[in-house]
Amino acid sequence: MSSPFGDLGRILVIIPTYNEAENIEPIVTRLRDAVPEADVLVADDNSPDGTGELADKLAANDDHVHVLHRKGKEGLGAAYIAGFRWGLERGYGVLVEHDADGSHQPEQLPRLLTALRDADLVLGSRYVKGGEVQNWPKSREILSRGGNIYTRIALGVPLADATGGYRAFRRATLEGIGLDEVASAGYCFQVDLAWRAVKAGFRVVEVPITFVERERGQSKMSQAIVIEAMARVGRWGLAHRGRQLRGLVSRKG
Ligand SMILES: Nc1nc2c(ncn2[C@@H]2O[C@H](COP(=O)(O)OP(=O)(O)O)[C@@H](O)[C@H]2O)c(=O)[nH]1
Ligand SMILES: [Mg+2]
Repeated sequence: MSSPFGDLGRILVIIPTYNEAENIEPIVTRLRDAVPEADVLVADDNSPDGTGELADKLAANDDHVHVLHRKGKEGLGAAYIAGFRWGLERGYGVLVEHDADGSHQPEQLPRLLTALRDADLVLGSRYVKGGEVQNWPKSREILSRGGNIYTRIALGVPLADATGGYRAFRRATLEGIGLDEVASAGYCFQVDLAWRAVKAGFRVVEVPITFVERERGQSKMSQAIVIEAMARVGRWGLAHRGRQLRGLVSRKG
C-alpha cells in the first residue's frame, strides 16, 4: 500500500497511558482507522486499572499495535522518552505524541503529517487560527493560555502553544535535541522539547487542532506539575537571557 506520507519513513504514534482502561481501545481503533499505515505504541506505566493488559489484547490482534510495559508511574515525559527510544531503535522515521483520553483527534493526524513534509517538528496547536478547545472549564483554559504567555515571555519562543501534547517529530529532530539531557518528567517536558528544537535551529511549525477535554477517566495534571513547569521555564529563561546579555557584552568589548 502506498502512503501519502511514505517519503517521511515509517510512522510510530506513541500513546502514554496511566489508568486509561476506558479510553485505550477507542483511541487505538480511531488511530488505526485514521492513518492505517502508522504503527501504535502504548507506553503504559503499569496502570493499576489494567490498561496495559487491554493494550496487550489489542496488540495480539493487530501487528501494527505494540506495548511498552514500564515498571511504574514515572510521568508523561519519562514514558515518551522511553517510547521515542523504542521507535528510534526500530528505524521509524516519524514519532508522534498522542494522548489516550480523546483530547487529541486521530482524524487530524494527517494534517500534522502533511505539515511535517516541510518541517522538522509539527505542533498541534490550540491557539493558532482555526485551533480550538472544547469542554474545558474556564479555569483550565486560563491556566493553559497563561502558561503559554509565560513561556513566550520567559523564553522568547515564537510559539502559540508550546505546552500541547499532540506533535509529530522527524527522527532527525529527536536525534538532534539531546534526549539524554531532557530531565523534565511532567508537563514542562513539552516546553523542554519545543524549546530545544527551536534553539537547535529546527523548523518548528504549528497547525490548528481541536482539543476536546476527556469524557472518561481522570486527568493526571496536578498543582505540583504546574509548579515544576513554571519554575523550570523561569530558570531556563533566566539562563537564556544571561547568555544573550553576555553575548552582547563580549561583542561590544
Ligand atoms: N505512561 C504514563 N502516562 C501518563 C502519565 N501521566 C499522564 N499520562 C498520560 O498522558 C496523557 C495526558 O494526560 P492527562 O492526564 O490527560 O493530562 P491533561 O490532558 O493535561 O489533563 C494521557 O494519555 C495520560 O494517560 C504517567 O505518569 N505515565
Ligand atoms: Mg487529558
